[in-house]
Amino acid sequence: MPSLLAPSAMLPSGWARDVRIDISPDGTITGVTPNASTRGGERVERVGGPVVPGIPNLHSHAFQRAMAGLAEKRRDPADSFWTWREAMYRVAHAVTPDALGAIARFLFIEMLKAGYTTAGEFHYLHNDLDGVPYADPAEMSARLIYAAAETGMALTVMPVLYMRAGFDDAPLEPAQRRFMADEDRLLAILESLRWHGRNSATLQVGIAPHSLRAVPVEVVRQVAAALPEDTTIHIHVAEQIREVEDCIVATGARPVELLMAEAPVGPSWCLIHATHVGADELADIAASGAVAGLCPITEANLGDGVFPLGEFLTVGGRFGVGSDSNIALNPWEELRLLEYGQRLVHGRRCLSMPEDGTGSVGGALWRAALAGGAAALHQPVGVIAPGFRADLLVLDRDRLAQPEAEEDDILDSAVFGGAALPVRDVMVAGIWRVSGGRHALEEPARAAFLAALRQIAE
Ligand code: NGQ
Ligand code: ZN
Repeated sequence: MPSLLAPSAMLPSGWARDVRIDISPDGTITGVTPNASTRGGERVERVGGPVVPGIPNLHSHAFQRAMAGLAEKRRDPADSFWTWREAMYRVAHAVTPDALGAIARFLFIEMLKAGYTTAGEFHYLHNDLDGVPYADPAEMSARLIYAAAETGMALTVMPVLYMRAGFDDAPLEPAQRRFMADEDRLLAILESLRWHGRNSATLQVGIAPHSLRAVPVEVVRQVAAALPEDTTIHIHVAEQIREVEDCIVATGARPVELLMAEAPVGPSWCLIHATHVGADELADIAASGAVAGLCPITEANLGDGVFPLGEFLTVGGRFGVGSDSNIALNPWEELRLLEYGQRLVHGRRCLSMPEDGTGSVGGALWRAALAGGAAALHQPVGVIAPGFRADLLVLDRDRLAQPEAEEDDILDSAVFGGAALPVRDVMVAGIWRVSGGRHALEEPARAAFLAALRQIAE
């Protein structure tokens, strides 16, 4: 495998020029040499732009890509997260295993083209359209594994526990029948996934209690205790004010408070949408080492609220980003909106860093989301250094707000410029998956995706 020669690259020590990156046949970086000269005869592949690590997408529900753009009509003056959820449930009940495979293939290509190189799938469509388990309990989740393998996306798949309709212990609604998975069902899915994933070098498996609404906190604790301590565990935690209120009524505590008190939350956990939190809760999340999973585009789309990022970073918290409902696939835009939400709330600028921090906001956001995303998905990525996987983006200077930018000005241009995706080529585990903005499978994947959409619409 030839080494890469990048005109510039973002290394742990900072930006460097003329960087040679050596990669082993299994896709691991084995050497990084700044200021490299190429002697004659050496096989190097010159890349056409600045190189940065590909970014993990720590939270996605692939099937929701099928409804992107279709839930933007007001049907009722009281439209909210909860009415959106009813529309989402209708889509959830029309997605067959084949349709899920087609949606995920197209979605993973869109993600790769945007710069995401690992997807975290928080997956809860387990049962068939009648709510009966498939003969293979991992029938649906396996489609995500196969779609990832075909498109070259690295994947952390997290089958979801889902047991009740709300904090009052109400049984699942008919519209939730495909989601039902108690502890036994979850273990059966995990067992089957190990078989489906046996050939996937870039696959990790975790678990996801859907939320404290859907899983009693005692069950979250028991399931976590039964699995190895470093198991990847994600949970939706405090997205909507109403769920915070319901949690207080049912338990006397706020959801983050309750989770931190009752479950063994640690560095292998990721709290998705910890949107509504107080200072003590923020400090507890940061102290636990858990990653805050932020999905600014979806959180804006659903009217969730604004996570207090500056306060969290000041107490040492870590975060990553996710595309969640897949209404838009663009990590640059996620980070831009994350920062802009802070500016709109506080009436100040340049806020996504600890209180005493200074420097490039685009650079700080990209680095933080790399580290937080890699930790949350348990993947050896996010750094251009020996031992890490070669998940790399070659940026397209013609698409940067400042085409001649250098160092972190490149990331500020890419995050805040915003007209077009600034990504040209994408490598995952040493293999080019996007070249010149195109993925080899995009045409057939698009045709199959459109066919799935038509079938769902019927
Ligand atoms: C989900 N989405 O699991 O797809 C949720 C909606 C729920 C977000 N939380 C369903 N953004 O929370 O009950
Ligand atoms: Zn979600």
